[in-house]
Parts: sequence; C-alpha cells; structure tokens
Amino acid sequence: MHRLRTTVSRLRPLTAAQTAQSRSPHRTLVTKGGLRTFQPARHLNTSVAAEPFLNGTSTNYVEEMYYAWLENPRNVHKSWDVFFRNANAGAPPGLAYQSPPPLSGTSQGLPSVQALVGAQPNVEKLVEDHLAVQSLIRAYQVRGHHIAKLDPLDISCVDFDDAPTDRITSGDQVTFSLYKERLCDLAAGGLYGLAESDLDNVFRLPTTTFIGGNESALPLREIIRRLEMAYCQHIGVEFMFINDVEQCQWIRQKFETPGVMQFSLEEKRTLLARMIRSTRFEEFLQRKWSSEKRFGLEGCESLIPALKTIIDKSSQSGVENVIMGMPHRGRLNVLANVIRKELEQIFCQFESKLEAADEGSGDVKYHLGMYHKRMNRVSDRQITLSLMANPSHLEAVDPVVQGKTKAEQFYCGDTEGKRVMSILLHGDAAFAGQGIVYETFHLSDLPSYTTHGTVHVVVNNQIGFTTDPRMARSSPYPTDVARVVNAPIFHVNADDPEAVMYVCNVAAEWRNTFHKDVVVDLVCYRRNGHNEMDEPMFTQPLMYKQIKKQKGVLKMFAEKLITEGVVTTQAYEEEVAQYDKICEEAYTRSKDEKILHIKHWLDSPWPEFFKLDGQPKTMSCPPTGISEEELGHIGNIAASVPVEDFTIHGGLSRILKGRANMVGQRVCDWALGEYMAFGSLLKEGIHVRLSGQDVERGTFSHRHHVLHDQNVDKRICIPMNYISPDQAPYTVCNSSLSEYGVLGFELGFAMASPNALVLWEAQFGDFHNTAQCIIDQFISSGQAKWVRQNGIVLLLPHGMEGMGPEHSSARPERFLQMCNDDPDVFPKLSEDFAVRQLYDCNWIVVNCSTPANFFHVLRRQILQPFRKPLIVFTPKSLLRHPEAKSSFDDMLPDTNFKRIIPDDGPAAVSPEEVKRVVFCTGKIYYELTRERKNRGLDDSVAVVRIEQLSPFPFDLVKAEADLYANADLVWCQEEHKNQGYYDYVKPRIRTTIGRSRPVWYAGREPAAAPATGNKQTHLTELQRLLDTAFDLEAFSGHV
Ligand SMILES: Cc1ncc(C[n+]2csc(CCOP(=O)(O)OP(=O)(O)O)c2C)c(N)n1
Ligand SMILES: [Mg+2]
Repeated sequence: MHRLRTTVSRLRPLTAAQTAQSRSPHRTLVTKGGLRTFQPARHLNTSVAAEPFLNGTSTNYVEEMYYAWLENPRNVHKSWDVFFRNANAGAPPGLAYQSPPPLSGTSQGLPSVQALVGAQPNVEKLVEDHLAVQSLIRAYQVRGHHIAKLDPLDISCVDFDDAPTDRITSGDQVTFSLYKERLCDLAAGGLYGLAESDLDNVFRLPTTTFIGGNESALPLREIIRRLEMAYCQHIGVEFMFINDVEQCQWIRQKFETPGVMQFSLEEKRTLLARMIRSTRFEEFLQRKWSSEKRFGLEGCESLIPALKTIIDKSSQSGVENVIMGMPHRGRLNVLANVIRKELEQIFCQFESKLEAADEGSGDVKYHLGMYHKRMNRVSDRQITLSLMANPSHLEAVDPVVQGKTKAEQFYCGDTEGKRVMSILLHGDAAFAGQGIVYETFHLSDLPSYTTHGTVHVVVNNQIGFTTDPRMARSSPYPTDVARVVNAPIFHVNADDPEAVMYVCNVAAEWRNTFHKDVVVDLVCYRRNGHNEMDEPMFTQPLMYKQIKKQKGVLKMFAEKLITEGVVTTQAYEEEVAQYDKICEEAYTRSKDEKILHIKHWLDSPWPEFFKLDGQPKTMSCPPTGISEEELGHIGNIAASVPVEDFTIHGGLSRILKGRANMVGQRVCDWALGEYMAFGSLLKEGIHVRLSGQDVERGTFSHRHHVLHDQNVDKRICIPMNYISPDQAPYTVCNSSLSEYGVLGFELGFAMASPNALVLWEAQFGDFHNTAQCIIDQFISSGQAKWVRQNGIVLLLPHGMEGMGPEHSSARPERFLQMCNDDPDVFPKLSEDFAVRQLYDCNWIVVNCSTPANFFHVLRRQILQPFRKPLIVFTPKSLLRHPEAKSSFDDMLPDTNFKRIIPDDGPAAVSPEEVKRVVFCTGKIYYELTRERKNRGLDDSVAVVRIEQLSPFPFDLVKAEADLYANADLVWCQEEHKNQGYYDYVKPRIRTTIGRSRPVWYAGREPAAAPATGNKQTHLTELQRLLDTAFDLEAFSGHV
C-alpha cells in the first residue's frame, strides 16, 4: 500500500520550481504552444485511516487495480477509475473515494468528482500524460525485448507480430514517427494519447524505473531514449512476469541505471583474451583434424567468456565449487578454456590409434567429464570445477548435475548454496523440446532438492541439427520453460561480448542474491553444419548465405577495441600468436601420449575410497548382520514417538504398537527390516537418503518414517533421526511427481560420496519407464563408459496382485536383459567368488522374499568395498503377509545376505526322493509353498528361491541342482513368459548343470500387457501356473 501511495503521490505534476531543479539544464519546458506552466501541487494526504480499504491484504489487489488502470482506465470499474483520478488530482483525505451511483436515482458522489477534475482541465491532461508515460515505461519493461536487436544474423527466429524492424540507437534523434511506429504495438494502448508535442515535456519518473539515475524527472524524449538503451539494444530482459516486486526492482536497477554497462580497460582486455582463446582453439582443431567431429563452437565463441564471467563473479561471492553439465556444442572448448584440462589430454583424444587403458567401453571425447581444482585469478580463491560426463541424450544430465550439487552442498553444510553451485548449458532446440528441462526446473525450489539457484546458459544458435525453430517449438523463445519458476531470462546478442559479459555478471549476482534460477540466452548462430562433416546449405540455404557473410565475432570485437584504443593491433596479434603457440606445444606433447586413460576424465573421484590406482582396497565384504541389542534399540525407535507432547493419528498408534510387539517377539516385517538397515547404517555414520513419490509414509502405508502431529500444522517428527546422538543424518523426502528428473537427481546425489545409501523408490515399479533414459544411459552403463561407480538403489514395487496391467510389473526382464554377465559361461570358482562377481557386474538385481534378506542387501550395498547400482524388486502384498517375517536370528552378527534360499523342509531331508525342484524368486514363493502343502507334496517338491538374480549365483544353483539329482528342474514365475525372469535364468541354470537337464517353465503364457485387468482371470491364471508347477507329469514326454 505504501508503494501505491508513493506511486500515486509521485504522479502529481511538478511545481515550476521543482521542475527547474530536476530537469537538465539544456532542456526547457517548451511545447509547441509555448511555455507550459504547471499547476501548483496539492498534497495528497490519502492516509490509511482516511481510506480504510487501503489496508492489510487489500494492498496487492489495489496495486493490481492501479496498474491495470495505468494501462487503460477502462480496465477497471468506474468507481476505481474515479478514485485514482481523484487521488491523482489531489483529493483531500477520505474524499478520493466516491461511492458508486445507486442502482436507481442520481449519484451523490459523481458531481463532486466532476467538479474536482473538471474544474482543472490542465490537471486532468497532466495526470493523463503522466499516466501515459508510466504506461510507456512499463511497456518497455514488459515487452522491450521484443524489439531488442538480439539476433546477430538479423533473421530473427522469434516471431512477435508486434516487433517493428527499425531500430533506435544511441546516436539517433528520436523522432515522433519512429518511436510511434515502434511503440504503438509494443504498448497495448498505443501511445496512450501522447503526441509529438509532448516530447520535450518533463515528466516525473515513477519509482518503478531507474532510468533517471540521480534525476527524478526527465523530458519524454530522454525517457524514451534511455528506455531504448536499457531494453532494446543487444540485451533483451524478460522479467516482468516475476511475482516478486523486490526482484523486479533489482533487475530494473541493473539494466536501467544510466551508464551501468561500463567496463574498465583491464576488463575489456581480459574479455578480448578470452575471446581469442575460444576462437583460436576451434580454429586450431579445425586445422589439425578437419574431418573429426567436435561439435565446434564457431558462431558462439562468446560462450567461453560468458562462463568465465559467471564463475569469476560467483567465486568473488564465495562459491568454491561449481558443477557443470553441458551438451556437445563447444564442450571441448569449455574443457580447455573454462575448466582448463591440459590441452594435450584433449588433443590425444583425437588420436584414433591410442589404446584404451581402462576396462569398459569408454566414450567419445565430447561426452567425457572432468574435475579440476585451481586458483581463480579474478577472485584469488581456490575453486573446484567439474563437468559431468553425459550421454548423447540431450538434457538428461540436468537433474544429475542438480543431485550432485545438492549432495556437495549437503556434505559441506552449505545450506544456502553459498559455496557450491551448478551451471547448466543447453542447446536451443533441446531446451525447448526435452521435458526433463521442465522436470528439473520444478525441483529447483523444493526443500530437499533445491540447489539454491542454477545459472542456465543457452547456446541459442537458432537451429537444432537441420530443424528451424519454427518447426521445433511453439513458444517465441526457446527459454520460455524457465518462466514457470519465475526465473529471469536475459537474452543477449552473442556477437556483442560486452553485453554478454554484462548479463553474465548480473546472472551470477542474481543467483548469489536471490538463490534462484536464472537464464542467459546467448542468441548466436552456428557457423558450420551440425558437426564438421555436415552440409548446412542442404536445409538452411538462406540462413547460411547470411552466415557466410557474417564477420567473426572476435574480428569485430578486436576492431572495436582497437578503434577505442583499448588495445593496439600489435598487442592483439601478439596475444593471438601466443595462444596459437600454446596449442602447438601441447599438440607436440600429445604425441608422446601412448595410452588413453578414461580415469583422467573422472568428474567425481573418490580418492579415499579406492587405492591410488583406483582399485578397491579389499575384495571381501564383512558380515552384514548387527547385534541383538542394536536390533532391539532400532526396533524400539521405530515403534516410538521420540519427542514430547506429540499427538499421532490413532491408526498410526496401532501400527507402532504392532512394531513394538514384533520387537518383543524378535521378528521383523518388511518395514521394520528396512528400518533396521537404515538405522544401523546411520549409526555407523552413513548418510541415508530415501527419495521418491510419497516415500515418507510409503505408497502402501507401511513405512511411516515421518510422523505428523495431529494438532499442530506442519509439525513433524522423524524417529530415524533419534537413533544415536552421533549418527549420520537421515533424509526422507516425498518428491515431485517426476521419475526421470528425480531418479536423475538421486543418481547425481549418489555420485558425490561413496559413504551414503541413496535410494529412489518408484511409486509402482512400472513407472520407472519414464526414467528409462537415466537407467539405460547412466545406471546400467555409466561405469563402462566413464569408469565411475555409483551405488544408487532402486526400490521397485512389483508383483501380480490382480491390480491390472499397470501397477503390476516393474519389468524385471528389462533390467535382466541389460546385465553384463554371460549366460553361457560358468565363472571361475574362487574363495571370493561372490564378491568378485559383484565387482565384475554392471549392476545387481535382487528380489528378496524376506525382510532379513532385504536388510542384508541394503547393508551389503555399503559394506562391500566398491559401489554398484542395486535394483530391488520390492513386494506389495508381502508387506503385510503373516509369513513374510524374519526372526532377529537371521539378522545377527555373522549372518549375511543369502543369494539363494534353499528349501529347508522335508524335501531337503531326503533330496534323493525329490521329484522336482521349483526355482523361483519373490512373492510367488509363498503361493508355491501354500499350494505344495495343500497338495501334500512337501517331500517330493523342493522350492528354491533365487534372491540375487544378477550376478547369477551359478555356484549355489549348481549345488541345488546337484543335491536333487533325480529331480526335474522347473522355473516358476507369476509373470508372463516373455516377461519376468525366465529368459534370463533358463540359459544360466542350464549352464550350471552343463546343459544335462531341461529347465521347464511354469508361469503365465506370453502376453503383450503385463497383467490382466480382470480379477477372476488373474486368479485363474495363477491357479493354472501352480497346477503346472505341481503336476509332476506336466512335462513328461516333452523334449
Ligand atoms: C534426446 C535427444 N534426441 C535427439 C538427439 C540427436 N541430436 C543431437 S544434437 C541435436 C540437435 C540439438 O540442437 P540444439 O539443442 O539446438 O543444440 P545445437 O546442436 O544446435 O548446439 C539432435 C536432434 C539427442 N542427442 N538427444
Ligand atoms: Mg541449436
């Protein structure tokens, strides 16, 4: 309200004396009609007491009204129109408001309004003119970027119907016709009634602009010129959609304040030196390897100084660690000139004859990551820079970078993002096209996912491979997605390095001030084809004709600085020659490299975790059980509310009581088993982070890791954090409704430290498929491509429960298909067989049938001496199944994860009598044993659970098959034949027995959908597969 009153009061016309003080000495108040005199000002005393509705929560509303009225008085109700007119005309306290006319009869208020305004015709005109000027200023602030000169090619892809082509530059005389043409579309209400005769009139400036500098009033001509300079040159600022007035004011100040974009000679020279490095690096690569793909930066060379500016500025504000993610374009240049990877390391990647020293597939040079700690010369502080390795899949790395950044912040106690930050680079087509960008933006302000502001830089070369923007997006800019989180967007013509540097400075300052995302849109072009082999003229002939004519940005900028006298031609040429020499010398050194080491390209090294050569410190895993006392203690915490005066829901009290009973009886259900695993790891100093949709309670209402006070809003308690005073912190967080984004985030989080158990739980297992890119491109293949280990755990609820085609299958077949163990090779037996198998695999896939085994596998994840992703198919109905409980005995010291659980009933007592061994995994075990009992087949059928599917327990399965030498072998699963585990286990079981016996199948028929939607069909199918499993004649005669 204060703002409104101030604004309203500032609209008052100036006294002649005030005008004389504030206007510039050269400008007179001469209009066509002669000297214009102003009415003496009347003081507006519209106090809150006098106008009680200008109070409290109505402030925003009134302000909205006021702005709407400024745009056009007809936008608001007549009564508001009258109020604002009266207030502006200096109505005395309490009299600005006039009640609306009654529905019948004549108005009492209106005549006095008319008297007030009508009696002073000049005042009315003055008020209207001031309002018009305010609207004009606002129009520039809102839509100035429509007419800014952003496109170096001037073939703008941004299609605003209202963008006129003529430009006003600082040297132009503003003529009425020119600005009228530019503005009548820009400003929704045309020119708001302003005429040429108003150009030299002086207007008081509102508080919502900074164009005045030290002056509070300016002639209209100057107002327009300054607005043109601020908003319509090489920088287009898109920010007026931001809800926060303080933030809008901050941006206005940064761009409107006269003379704000000035640089010292030193700064300009540094900028030139950076442009030289950026440009000459690409030219060097082009000279040496003209036919190698490198996705050069030509056309956007100012990206390098842009990034360096952001990093310098952030380092000056205290940032010590910058984590970056970027696509192919200009990546090598960023590695060389921003992160400062040794040039010879980059050059030897072009040498195709070099042998790879590391295991795994490796990756192409423009996907590899990098980690480097060095001195920042501008801030004189140490800074760690890392560029995350990424797959070809554009933007997939975004959430991974955010997760890693969050983790780095978490581990160094940086709760506000002051020491660690992320920078994300994007291509224009990918930024607009990939949904993961949106998902990542939506993590940006969530308490457990925020990284306290990311600086996004878009290399907007106005093309995506061969596709024009008009075919690639439906929004004017590629950056519109950022508006959803109120991030300001600074569009800048990348051919103007100074403008680029300016916006990057502001972007870094914004991030450091508000800790919110910000976007720098470098509007540029791509000088060559998509890669160095591509012919762009096939598809963009006119654009490329224009590009061929385009002078390089370095050349233009050097000429400018030489003309300004900032550098001499000689100094410039020397700088160029010096950098070329650096490249040549590195090239010579690169010839000495004999071997390619992918591990030199690690983005997240764990030096304390591995030996110096990157190998694990041991090849054994200690027992994963814990003491009776610890089990009891953690169990009691799980069953309690460890804070005073906290009322939980009655239903939850019953659940906790049930837990207490279990602890008394020394048993665990699934939720308690998980509690024991998390709690014991926390006690050992391992951070545990569980993230996913509704994980705090658990989709199936079994977990309840966060208790909610029933009487106090938002008061919560997390008992897991009350296990021991020196425990590691436990993070459990309900995520946004995203799989791709959140799984990527957790994967990134898990990269930062090996000493954390990071778990992502899918709501139902099948939803992981919207995160498939993270699974395929990072989790299953990350180590092979980038020699980087990761211990992320995926919890995927899975099981046929008659719930229909969705929600049933976590698609085990997909995970198993991507396992790298050979189905036909029985691995060499050794003492450390089980651990070595784990070490060699790309990920571990398990389906535990008991809480104890789930407990052990989670603990093994941390106690094993290396890190591998762990995929766990978790149960639904087993969460409450009376038999799916484990005794504390199975969790005590010296107990371990069981890769298989053999039959321990009558069948195992007389194995030679057994006719059939049914191998299975997961929940079907309970259905099988019940059926076996019903049929009285406990002696003749053994049921063996394979708990660790991959790496396949060849040794243990062989032992079982050997034990039941006279039995036929059956694989039983509840999934359809083309799904589940069958295709994976069958050849492996056959390998264990030297293919001496067939492996029969008992399960559902092949099908397209994972499960039926009909409950009855579901039960019939289940019965049929159980019939097959226990019909001892089912396969006789089959071959
Ligand atoms: C998810 C995904 N889809 C398709 C591709 C294939 N592809 C590689 S680069 C590219 C064009 C990218 O355009 P843009 O984002 O504007 O970046 P630019 O190459 O112009 O710098 C495409 C389609 C990819 N790498 N990732
Ligand atoms: Mg592009």
